[in-house]
Amino acid sequence: MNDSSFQRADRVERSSRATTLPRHAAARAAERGEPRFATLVSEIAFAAKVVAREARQAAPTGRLGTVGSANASGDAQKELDLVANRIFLDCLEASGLVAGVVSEELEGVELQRCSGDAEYFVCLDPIDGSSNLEVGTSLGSIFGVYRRTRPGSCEGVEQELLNESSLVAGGYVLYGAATAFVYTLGEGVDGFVLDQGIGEFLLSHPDIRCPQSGGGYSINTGNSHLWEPGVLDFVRHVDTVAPDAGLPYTLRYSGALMADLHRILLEGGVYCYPADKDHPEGKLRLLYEAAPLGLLVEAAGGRASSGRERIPEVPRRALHQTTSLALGSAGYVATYERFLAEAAA
Ligand code: AFP
Repeated sequence: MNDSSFQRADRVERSSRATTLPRHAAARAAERGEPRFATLVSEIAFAAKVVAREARQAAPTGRLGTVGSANASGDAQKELDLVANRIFLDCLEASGLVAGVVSEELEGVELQRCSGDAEYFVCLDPIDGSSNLEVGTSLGSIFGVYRRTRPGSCEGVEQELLNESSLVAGGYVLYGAATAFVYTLGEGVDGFVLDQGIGEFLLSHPDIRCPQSGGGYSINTGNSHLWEPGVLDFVRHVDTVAPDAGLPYTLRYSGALMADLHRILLEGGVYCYPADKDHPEGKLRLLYEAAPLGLLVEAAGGRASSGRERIPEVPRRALHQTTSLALGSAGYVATYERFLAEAAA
Protein backbone atom coordinates (compact mmCIF):
# COMPACT_ATOMS: atom_id res chain seq x y z
CA MET A 1 0.00 0.00 0.00
CA ASN A 2 1.41 3.42 -0.86
CA ASP A 3 1.16 6.30 1.60
CA SER A 4 -2.05 7.85 0.27
CA SER A 5 -3.96 4.55 0.01
CA PHE A 6 -2.75 3.69 3.52
CA GLN A 7 -4.06 7.03 4.79
CA ARG A 8 -7.36 6.45 3.00
CA ALA A 9 -7.74 2.97 4.51
CA ASP A 10 -6.87 4.36 7.95
CA ARG A 11 -9.45 7.15 7.57
CA VAL A 12 -12.14 4.71 6.41
CA GLU A 13 -11.44 2.45 9.36
CA ARG A 14 -11.51 5.36 11.79
CA SER A 15 -14.84 6.50 10.38
CA SER A 16 -16.57 3.15 10.18
CA ARG A 17 -15.44 2.18 13.67
CA ALA A 18 -16.06 5.64 15.10
CA THR A 19 -18.65 6.16 17.76
CA THR A 20 -21.40 7.95 15.90
CA LEU A 21 -23.94 10.02 17.76
CA PRO A 22 -26.79 7.54 17.06
CA ARG A 23 -24.65 4.63 18.33
CA HIS A 24 -23.65 6.62 21.41
CA ALA A 25 -27.18 7.80 22.15
CA ALA A 26 -28.55 4.25 21.81
CA ALA A 27 -26.01 2.94 24.34
CA ARG A 28 -26.46 5.85 26.78
CA ALA A 29 -30.25 5.79 26.54
CA ALA A 30 -30.33 2.03 27.27
CA GLU A 31 -27.99 2.47 30.26
CA ARG A 32 -30.18 5.21 31.69
CA GLY A 33 -33.40 3.25 31.15
CA GLU A 34 -34.64 5.76 28.56
CA PRO A 35 -34.33 3.59 25.40
CA ARG A 36 -36.60 5.78 23.27
CA PHE A 37 -34.45 8.79 24.00
CA ALA A 38 -31.99 7.65 21.31
CA THR A 39 -34.59 8.36 18.62
CA LEU A 40 -35.11 11.85 20.00
CA VAL A 41 -31.36 12.58 19.98
CA SER A 42 -31.09 11.33 16.42
CA GLU A 43 -33.91 13.62 15.31
CA ILE A 44 -32.39 16.62 17.08
CA ALA A 45 -29.04 15.82 15.46
CA PHE A 46 -30.71 15.57 12.05
CA ALA A 47 -32.33 18.97 12.62
CA ALA A 48 -28.91 20.36 13.56
CA LYS A 49 -27.40 19.13 10.28
CA VAL A 50 -30.16 20.79 8.29
CA VAL A 51 -29.82 24.03 10.29
CA ALA A 52 -26.03 23.93 9.74
CA ARG A 53 -26.62 23.73 6.00
CA GLU A 54 -29.17 26.56 6.09
CA ALA A 55 -26.83 28.74 8.17
CA ARG A 56 -24.00 28.15 5.68
CA GLN A 57 -26.28 29.08 2.79
CA ALA A 58 -27.89 32.08 4.49
CA ALA A 59 -25.41 34.64 3.17
CA PRO A 60 -25.19 33.46 -0.45
CA THR A 61 -29.00 33.20 -0.68
CA GLY A 62 -29.61 36.54 1.02
CA ARG A 63 -31.41 35.03 4.04
CA LEU A 64 -29.74 37.24 6.62
CA GLY A 65 -32.28 39.86 7.49
CA THR A 66 -35.19 40.35 9.85
CA VAL A 67 -38.70 39.46 8.70
CA GLY A 68 -40.58 42.27 10.49
CA SER A 69 -42.01 40.14 13.33
CA ALA A 70 -40.93 39.80 16.95
CA ASN A 71 -40.71 36.75 19.21
CA ALA A 72 -42.34 36.36 22.64
CA SER A 73 -39.48 38.32 24.26
CA GLY A 74 -39.79 41.19 21.77
CA ASP A 75 -36.61 40.37 19.78
CA ALA A 76 -36.81 41.01 16.02
CA GLN A 77 -37.01 37.65 14.24
CA LYS A 78 -34.64 36.80 11.42
CA GLU A 79 -35.47 34.52 8.55
CA LEU A 80 -33.01 31.92 9.85
CA ASP A 81 -34.66 32.02 13.31
CA LEU A 82 -37.95 30.99 11.71
CA VAL A 83 -36.43 28.47 9.30
CA ALA A 84 -34.50 26.79 12.13
CA ASN A 85 -37.58 26.78 14.34
CA ARG A 86 -39.57 24.98 11.61
CA ILE A 87 -36.78 22.45 11.07
CA PHE A 88 -36.62 21.56 14.77
CA LEU A 89 -40.43 21.34 15.07
CA ASP A 90 -40.62 18.99 12.07
CA CYS A 91 -37.87 16.72 13.38
CA LEU A 92 -39.31 16.61 16.91
CA GLU A 93 -42.71 15.72 15.46
CA ALA A 94 -41.08 12.97 13.38
CA SER A 95 -39.61 11.41 16.53
CA GLY A 96 -43.14 10.61 17.72
CA LEU A 97 -41.95 11.17 21.31
CA VAL A 98 -42.75 14.82 21.92
CA ALA A 99 -45.98 16.03 23.48
CA GLY A 100 -45.24 19.73 23.16
CA VAL A 101 -42.50 22.19 22.29
CA VAL A 102 -41.54 25.53 23.81
CA SER A 103 -39.36 27.63 21.54
CA GLU A 104 -37.90 31.10 21.74
CA GLU A 105 -39.72 31.73 18.47
CA LEU A 106 -43.19 30.63 19.68
CA GLU A 107 -45.59 32.34 22.06
CA GLY A 108 -47.10 29.27 23.77
CA VAL A 109 -46.57 25.50 23.90
CA GLU A 110 -46.80 24.02 20.39
CA LEU A 111 -48.72 20.79 20.95
CA GLN A 112 -47.49 17.71 19.13
CA ARG A 113 -48.49 14.22 20.37
CA CYS A 114 -49.98 15.31 23.69
CA SER A 115 -52.87 12.84 23.52
CA GLY A 116 -50.67 9.85 22.74
CA ASP A 117 -47.93 8.19 24.77
CA ALA A 118 -45.34 10.88 23.99
CA GLU A 119 -43.33 11.23 27.18
CA TYR A 120 -41.31 14.41 26.65
CA PHE A 121 -41.58 18.15 26.32
CA VAL A 122 -38.73 19.84 24.45
CA CYS A 123 -37.74 23.46 25.12
CA LEU A 124 -35.39 25.04 22.61
CA ASP A 125 -33.63 28.07 21.30
CA PRO A 126 -33.35 27.22 17.59
CA ILE A 127 -30.74 29.92 16.86
CA ASP A 128 -28.70 31.40 19.68
CA GLY A 129 -26.59 34.44 18.81
CA SER A 130 -28.42 35.38 15.64
CA SER A 131 -26.76 38.82 15.59
CA ASN A 132 -23.61 36.90 14.56
CA LEU A 133 -25.26 35.75 11.35
CA GLU A 134 -24.59 38.94 9.34
CA VAL A 135 -20.90 38.80 10.18
CA GLY A 136 -20.51 35.08 9.60
CA THR A 137 -19.40 34.13 13.10
CA SER A 138 -20.61 31.41 15.45
CA LEU A 139 -24.23 30.50 16.15
CA GLY A 140 -25.78 27.84 18.35
CA SER A 141 -28.92 25.86 19.14
CA ILE A 142 -29.88 24.79 22.67
CA PHE A 143 -32.35 22.12 23.79
CA GLY A 144 -33.73 20.79 27.05
CA VAL A 145 -35.79 17.59 27.30
CA TYR A 146 -38.36 17.46 30.11
CA ARG A 147 -40.21 14.31 31.14
CA ARG A 148 -44.00 14.51 31.35
CA THR A 149 -45.93 13.54 34.43
CA ARG A 150 -49.33 13.23 32.71
CA PRO A 151 -48.81 11.55 29.34
CA GLY A 152 -51.97 11.27 27.28
CA SER A 153 -53.48 14.58 28.37
CA CYS A 154 -53.56 17.77 26.30
CA GLU A 155 -55.05 19.76 29.18
CA GLY A 156 -52.95 22.12 31.27
CA VAL A 157 -49.68 21.25 29.55
CA GLU A 158 -48.13 24.62 30.39
CA GLN A 159 -48.69 24.07 34.13
CA GLU A 160 -47.53 20.45 33.82
CA LEU A 161 -44.32 21.62 32.17
CA LEU A 162 -43.67 24.42 34.65
CA ASN A 163 -44.73 22.74 37.89
CA GLU A 164 -44.31 19.01 37.45
CA SER A 165 -41.99 17.94 34.64
CA SER A 166 -38.33 17.13 35.27
CA LEU A 167 -35.39 18.04 33.08
CA VAL A 168 -33.80 14.77 31.93
CA ALA A 169 -31.43 15.88 29.18
CA GLY A 170 -29.82 18.97 27.80
CA GLY A 171 -27.51 19.83 24.98
CA TYR A 172 -26.41 22.26 22.37
CA VAL A 173 -25.13 22.56 18.85
CA LEU A 174 -22.36 24.99 17.96
CA TYR A 175 -22.21 26.11 14.33
CA GLY A 176 -18.62 27.38 14.23
CA ALA A 177 -15.39 26.41 12.51
CA ALA A 178 -16.84 22.92 12.92
CA THR A 179 -20.38 21.91 13.83
CA ALA A 180 -20.26 20.45 17.33
CA PHE A 181 -23.01 18.57 19.21
CA VAL A 182 -22.71 18.23 22.99
CA TYR A 183 -25.27 16.53 25.22
CA THR A 184 -25.94 14.96 28.59
CA LEU A 185 -28.56 12.64 29.95
CA GLY A 186 -27.78 14.07 33.39
CA GLU A 187 -24.62 12.04 33.98
CA GLY A 188 -21.59 12.44 31.73
CA VAL A 189 -21.21 14.96 28.93
CA ASP A 190 -20.02 13.95 25.47
CA GLY A 191 -19.09 16.02 22.45
CA PHE A 192 -19.27 15.20 18.75
CA VAL A 193 -18.09 16.90 15.59
CA LEU A 194 -19.94 16.75 12.30
CA ASP A 195 -17.93 14.98 9.61
CA GLN A 196 -19.23 16.84 6.56
CA GLY A 197 -18.02 14.11 4.20
CA ILE A 198 -20.26 11.42 5.66
CA GLY A 199 -22.86 13.71 7.20
CA GLU A 200 -22.55 12.19 10.66
CA PHE A 201 -21.62 13.42 14.13
CA LEU A 202 -18.60 11.45 15.40
CA LEU A 203 -17.51 11.29 19.03
CA SER A 204 -14.61 13.70 19.47
CA HIS A 205 -14.75 14.69 23.16
CA PRO A 206 -15.82 11.77 25.37
CA ASP A 207 -16.65 12.48 29.01
CA ILE A 208 -16.01 16.23 29.04
CA ARG A 209 -14.94 17.56 32.44
CA CYS A 210 -14.95 21.33 32.86
CA PRO A 211 -11.43 22.22 34.10
CA GLN A 212 -11.39 23.76 37.56
CA SER A 213 -8.71 26.34 36.81
CA GLY A 214 -7.33 28.35 33.92
CA GLY A 215 -9.45 29.41 31.00
CA GLY A 216 -11.16 32.75 30.59
CA TYR A 217 -14.22 34.72 31.59
CA SER A 218 -17.02 35.82 29.28
CA ILE A 219 -19.19 38.81 30.14
CA ASN A 220 -20.39 41.84 28.21
CA THR A 221 -18.33 44.54 29.92
CA GLY A 222 -20.13 47.13 27.77
CA ASN A 223 -23.00 46.70 30.24
CA SER A 224 -20.84 47.26 33.34
CA HIS A 225 -22.54 50.60 34.18
CA LEU A 226 -25.86 48.68 34.35
CA TRP A 227 -24.84 45.55 36.28
CA GLU A 228 -26.29 44.47 39.59
CA PRO A 229 -24.02 45.17 42.59
CA GLY A 230 -21.02 42.91 43.04
CA VAL A 231 -20.44 41.99 39.40
CA LEU A 232 -18.04 44.84 38.71
CA ASP A 233 -16.10 43.97 41.88
CA PHE A 234 -15.80 40.38 40.65
CA VAL A 235 -14.51 41.50 37.24
CA ARG A 236 -12.01 43.94 38.83
CA HIS A 237 -10.83 41.15 41.11
CA VAL A 238 -10.31 38.77 38.17
CA ASP A 239 -8.54 41.52 36.20
CA THR A 240 -6.13 42.53 38.93
CA VAL A 241 -5.25 39.32 40.75
CA ALA A 242 -2.29 37.37 39.34
CA PRO A 243 -3.28 34.58 36.95
CA ASP A 244 -1.78 31.95 39.21
CA ALA A 245 -4.26 32.89 41.95
CA GLY A 246 -6.70 30.36 40.56
CA LEU A 247 -8.86 32.74 38.51
CA PRO A 248 -9.73 32.91 34.83
CA TYR A 249 -6.99 34.94 33.15
CA THR A 250 -8.41 36.29 29.93
CA LEU A 251 -11.61 37.78 28.53
CA ARG A 252 -13.47 36.17 25.62
CA TYR A 253 -16.93 37.31 24.52
CA SER A 254 -18.42 36.35 21.18
CA GLY A 255 -22.10 37.43 21.34
CA ALA A 256 -23.13 33.78 21.17
CA LEU A 257 -23.45 31.99 24.49
CA MET A 258 -22.77 28.64 22.85
CA ALA A 259 -19.40 29.71 21.44
CA ASP A 260 -18.31 31.13 24.80
CA LEU A 261 -19.60 28.21 26.83
CA HIS A 262 -18.08 25.58 24.53
CA ARG A 263 -14.65 27.10 25.12
CA ILE A 264 -15.27 27.24 28.88
CA LEU A 265 -16.37 23.60 29.03
CA LEU A 266 -13.18 22.52 27.31
CA GLU A 267 -10.68 25.00 28.79
CA GLY A 268 -12.27 26.20 32.05
CA GLY A 269 -13.58 29.64 32.96
CA VAL A 270 -16.89 31.31 33.65
CA TYR A 271 -19.69 32.80 31.53
CA CYS A 272 -21.79 35.48 33.28
CA TYR A 273 -24.91 37.30 32.16
CA PRO A 274 -25.94 39.16 35.33
CA ALA A 275 -29.14 41.02 36.04
CA ASP A 276 -28.79 44.68 35.02
CA LYS A 277 -30.88 47.81 34.90
CA ASP A 278 -32.23 46.86 31.45
CA HIS A 279 -32.79 43.21 32.42
CA PRO A 280 -33.66 43.17 36.15
CA GLU A 281 -34.41 39.43 35.95
CA GLY A 282 -31.47 38.69 33.65
CA LYS A 283 -31.62 38.23 29.90
CA LEU A 284 -31.20 34.50 29.30
CA ARG A 285 -34.22 32.21 29.26
CA LEU A 286 -34.59 29.63 32.02
CA LEU A 287 -36.37 26.76 30.27
CA TYR A 288 -34.37 26.61 27.05
CA GLU A 289 -31.05 28.27 27.86
CA ALA A 290 -30.08 28.36 31.55
CA ALA A 291 -31.66 25.08 32.72
CA PRO A 292 -30.42 22.70 29.99
CA LEU A 293 -26.98 24.30 29.90
CA GLY A 294 -26.90 24.24 33.70
CA LEU A 295 -27.68 20.49 33.69
CA LEU A 296 -24.89 19.97 31.19
CA VAL A 297 -22.29 22.12 32.98
CA GLU A 298 -23.01 20.47 36.34
CA ALA A 299 -22.83 17.01 34.73
CA ALA A 300 -19.34 18.06 33.55
CA GLY A 301 -18.34 18.92 37.13
CA GLY A 302 -18.96 22.67 36.84
CA ARG A 303 -21.55 24.91 38.50
CA ALA A 304 -24.63 26.73 37.20
CA SER A 305 -25.98 29.65 39.22
CA SER A 306 -28.22 32.66 39.05
CA GLY A 307 -25.62 34.35 41.27
CA ARG A 308 -27.72 33.53 44.34
CA GLU A 309 -29.03 29.99 43.86
CA ARG A 310 -28.22 26.97 41.71
CA ILE A 311 -30.07 27.12 38.41
CA PRO A 312 -31.95 23.82 39.08
CA GLU A 313 -33.40 25.54 42.19
CA VAL A 314 -34.77 28.59 40.36
CA PRO A 315 -38.57 28.21 40.45
CA ARG A 316 -40.20 27.96 37.02
CA ARG A 317 -42.98 30.52 36.61
CA ALA A 318 -43.36 31.21 32.88
CA LEU A 319 -42.41 29.72 29.53
CA HIS A 320 -40.13 32.58 28.53
CA GLN A 321 -38.96 33.54 32.02
CA THR A 322 -35.45 34.93 32.19
CA THR A 323 -32.76 34.54 34.83
CA SER A 324 -29.37 35.97 35.64
CA LEU A 325 -26.75 33.34 34.91
CA ALA A 326 -23.21 32.23 35.72
CA LEU A 327 -21.93 28.96 34.23
CA GLY A 328 -18.56 27.28 34.28
CA SER A 329 -15.77 26.06 36.55
CA ALA A 330 -17.28 25.41 39.99
CA GLY A 331 -14.76 27.48 41.96
CA TYR A 332 -15.07 30.52 39.69
CA VAL A 333 -18.86 30.46 39.88
CA ALA A 334 -18.62 30.16 43.69
CA THR A 335 -16.30 33.22 43.75
CA TYR A 336 -18.79 35.14 41.61
CA GLU A 337 -21.61 34.19 44.02
CA ARG A 338 -19.47 35.37 46.94
CA PHE A 339 -18.97 38.82 45.39
CA LEU A 340 -22.72 39.17 44.79
CA ALA A 341 -23.50 38.04 48.35
CA GLU A 342 -20.98 40.49 49.82
CA ALA A 343 -22.47 43.35 47.79
CA ALA A 344 -25.96 42.44 49.03
CA ALA A 345 -24.95 42.18 52.72
P1 AFP B 1 -29.76 36.29 20.40
O1 AFP B 1 -29.98 34.82 20.17
O2 AFP B 1 -31.04 37.04 20.51
O3 AFP B 1 -28.80 36.88 19.41
O4 AFP B 1 -29.10 36.45 21.85
C1 AFP B 1 -27.89 35.84 22.11
C2 AFP B 1 -27.65 35.83 23.59
O5 AFP B 1 -28.80 35.38 24.24
C3 AFP B 1 -26.45 34.98 23.98
O6 AFP B 1 -26.11 34.02 23.07
C4 AFP B 1 -25.32 35.96 24.12
O7 AFP B 1 -24.31 35.56 24.97
C5 AFP B 1 -26.02 37.17 24.57
O8 AFP B 1 -27.35 37.10 24.06
C6 AFP B 1 -25.38 38.39 24.05
O9 AFP B 1 -26.13 39.46 24.48
P2 AFP B 1 -25.54 40.91 24.70
O10 AFP B 1 -25.28 41.45 23.32
O11 AFP B 1 -26.64 41.59 25.44
O12 AFP B 1 -24.27 40.77 25.49
